[in-house]
Amino acid sequence: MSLSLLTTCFPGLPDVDGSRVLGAAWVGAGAPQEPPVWPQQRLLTPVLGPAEVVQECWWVQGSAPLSCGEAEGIAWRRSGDLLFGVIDIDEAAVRTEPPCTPLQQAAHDAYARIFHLLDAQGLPHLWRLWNYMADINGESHGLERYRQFNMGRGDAFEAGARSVVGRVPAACALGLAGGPLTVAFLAGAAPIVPVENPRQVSAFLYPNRYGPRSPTFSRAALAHPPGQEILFVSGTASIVGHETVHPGDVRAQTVESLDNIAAVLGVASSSSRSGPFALADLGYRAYIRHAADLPAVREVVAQRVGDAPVAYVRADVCRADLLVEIEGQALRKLPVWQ
Ligand code: 3EB
Repeated sequence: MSLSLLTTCFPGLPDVDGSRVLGAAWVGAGAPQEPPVWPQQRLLTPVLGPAEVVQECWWVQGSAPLSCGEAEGIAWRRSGDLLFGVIDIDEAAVRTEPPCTPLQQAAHDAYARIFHLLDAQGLPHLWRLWNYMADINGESHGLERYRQFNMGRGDAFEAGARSVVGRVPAACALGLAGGPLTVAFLAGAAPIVPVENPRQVSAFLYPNRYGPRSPTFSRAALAHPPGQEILFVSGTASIVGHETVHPGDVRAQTVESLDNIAAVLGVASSSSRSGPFALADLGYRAYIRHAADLPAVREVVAQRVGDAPVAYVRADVCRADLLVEIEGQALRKLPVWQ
């Protein structure tokens, strides 16, 4: 059994047997299609290229039956030791009391329920998380909303007796124009190999000028389904040390983000079971704050990654001075003797 990722930039997944799909992401600004039978994270935001819709579909080969369920608002599907799930939480429906904010509570609830499901499923290890929320740079209750999210997420990791440093999953966290807090995840029985970036302070060690609680994610993670190696590179931005560099200069921010990814690939390569990773080996999603910046970002990215597939998506990055964030992944078969 192995895990595959099919990214199409057109509606429809012609070559995938729906009974083998663990879950998917759908990105687009228009009315989405009817939700499929598998868990799907829907992001209502413009895709800037190469088409108007992105579908990213995780599916498994083999004949083992899939199990699926709905638990505390999480839609999930599992095959062997791999599980994909999605949870959406509407902040307006969350009950909380000050000083906890609705977004902080929503983040806490989403993660607490994910941990509860994974405990029940006997799959302790989160590999990759995709987090999206409305108005990520907005301020309420005296705190930027992304920082509220970090408080709820970090509290849930601690309440679930999970480490908030060291071996934490790969992730991204972006803002959209509206919609619920939506969190998608891939989990497995085997732990990830976390990867940090020597050019950056680990996000889980950011100083508290970026918020009362540091974000809980690794710069990248190597995960090992049977016979495979998957590299997840987290959302990567123009941050050196812990500071934003090149504010206001989208081209320079894109170069810096790619330099950061290249540094992460260097470290990942030294822990890899499948051989070194180069920029051209991955598939990417690039999040762009201002749609008008697409040509500049695309030119820099294409120059560095060559023919590697890149989907460009309109989204807000989690610091107001960041204009672009890039994430990627690579899936490889391991030689049979590994
Ligand atoms: C950064 O390096 C940019 O909070 O889960 C990137 C990836 C970022 C994941 C998260 C945030 C997250 O701090 C922001």
